Amino acid sequence: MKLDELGDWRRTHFSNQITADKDGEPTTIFGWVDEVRDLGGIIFIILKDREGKVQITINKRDFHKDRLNDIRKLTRESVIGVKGIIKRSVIAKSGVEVIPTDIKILNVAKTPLPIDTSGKISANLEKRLDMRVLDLRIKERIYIFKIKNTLINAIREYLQNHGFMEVFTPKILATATEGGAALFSVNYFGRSAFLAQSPQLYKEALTSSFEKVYEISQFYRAEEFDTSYHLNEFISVDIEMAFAERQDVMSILEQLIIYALEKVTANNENELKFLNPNFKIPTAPFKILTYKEAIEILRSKGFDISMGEDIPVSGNKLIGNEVNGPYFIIDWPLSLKPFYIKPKKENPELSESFDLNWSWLEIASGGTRIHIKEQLIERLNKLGLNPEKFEPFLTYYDYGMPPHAGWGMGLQRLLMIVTNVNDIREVTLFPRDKRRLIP
Ligand code: AMO
Repeated sequence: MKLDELGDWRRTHFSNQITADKDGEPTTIFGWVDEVRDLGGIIFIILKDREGKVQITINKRDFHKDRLNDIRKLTRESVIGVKGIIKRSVIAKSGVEVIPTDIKILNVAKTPLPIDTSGKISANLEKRLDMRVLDLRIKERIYIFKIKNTLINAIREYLQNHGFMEVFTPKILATATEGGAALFSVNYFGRSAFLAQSPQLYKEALTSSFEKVYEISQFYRAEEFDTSYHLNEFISVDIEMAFAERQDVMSILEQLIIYALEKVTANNENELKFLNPNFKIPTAPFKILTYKEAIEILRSKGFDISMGEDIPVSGNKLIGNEVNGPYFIIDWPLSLKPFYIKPKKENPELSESFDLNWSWLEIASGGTRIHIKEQLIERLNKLGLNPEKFEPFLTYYDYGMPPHAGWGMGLQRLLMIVTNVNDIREVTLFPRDKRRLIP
């Protein structure tokens, strides 16, 4: 089939802007063929774009005869442009249709499609991810990423409105930021380097000049997880704030989540109604449990766990069933937290830390940091980490590091809750997990 050039055609409307009140107005629309139905005297094309679908009604008698054959043969997912007139319609589902004066065939999709894009037959997630770009033409997927787009914008807006400066810290590092072993190594001109696990040491250092900073970025963890909520490349929203303690940044986290979710319910009413009709914005203040209280709740339910142990997801599930919506767990044993978290003054076995969980899922974690060099070195040594490796950072602590606090939130984890999906890959465009490096 001979393909047309785009030429000087430009879009005037998205499908959702084709409304009955524009009856009689000219339009140019572009999109993908969802369906072609040849009913004798009339050919219907359902055209879909990012915003939805619109019916194109071709009256064979009035249309270019030499184009009809090609149009009739258009396959699903072929790319077309339509110039025509918007017409109020009593028959079309949406109450409106486009009567074309001209159609451009810009690309023809091969058949059969590797996955069904009509939404009727659902392929398994792995197969869909193999064909992710096609998969992303299915309405539900676009809905998820529209909500993600609103979330990111709202988070940025909130932090900007509250005096935080956006920063971009390096992703290629000489040392670990979290102190653990789970690092991807990179050959950096013959030297060994690592992919950043978090912006931790940089965001802390930046509080000594910019005071309030945030970063939204991908980070890398080489852990061999095989769960529905871990990725090896994930998106983290991080903040760090000078002259603040745990309760200040917990309150920012709480307010930011409420603000962002209000934006989602306002801007993505349709999407949310479809994906998660029962979703409710949580109200402040979020419930706060101490680690000790959390363990006591678990034990009272017959859950086998001792003080000092990390709480597994199965434990979070039990607590999550008790609490409606998000809840903080504070005062974790110091031994379960990274070296930069401040011990509690009145009980140094515990820490000035918190996690934010929602249902069974950990969404964020953070706390008050150590800002005194000697204390930081002591903690590194205790954890068997070599302070010399951290020297470039430790030097900053010699020249006026302010008291500070912050947190990191997994953007995809929050999105999983909002969109009600049970696999983090669903809310990630091109996920990277233990098995997947393409597409
Ligand atoms: P943490 O390691 O708890 O803390 O990470 C913070 C939040 O990031 C999300 N997250 C992940 N999401 C998907 N896949 C992963 N592999 C993954 N790892 C973490 C979680 C988690 O709560 N520097 C500290 C934060 C801070 O104290 O500021 C940190 O990285 O939602």
